[in-house]
Amino acid sequence: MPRGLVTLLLLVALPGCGSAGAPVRTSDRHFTVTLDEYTVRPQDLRVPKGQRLTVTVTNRGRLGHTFRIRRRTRELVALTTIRPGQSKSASFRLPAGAYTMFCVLGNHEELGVYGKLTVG
Ligand SMILES: [Cu+2]
Repeated sequence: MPRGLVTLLLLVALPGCGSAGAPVRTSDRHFTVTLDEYTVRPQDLRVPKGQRLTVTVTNRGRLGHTFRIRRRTRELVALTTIRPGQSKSASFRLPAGAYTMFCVLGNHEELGVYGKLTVG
């Protein structure tokens, strides 16, 4: 089989692999996250370490949502309630590591408003 065809088949197959999907990587210091009922997109995001980062969070849902970043039980980044259709931004610097993005309101996190953030 020609090599180009193999690559094409892999690209087509990847989005279907697993429900969580492949991590989304960005080399940009400014990245965006979308909140909805009840999810965070992207679900698995990798951002560069050693930089001051800016996240812009847009609420595409019909309920208000907050945006927080924590490592284990410690909250490190916090945005207050974002109304439906609105966006808010936060700038921060975090050491390399694994973090959780989530909404702190009600049981939204339990319902699915959380995602993985990897700095590194
Ligand atoms: Cu919420």
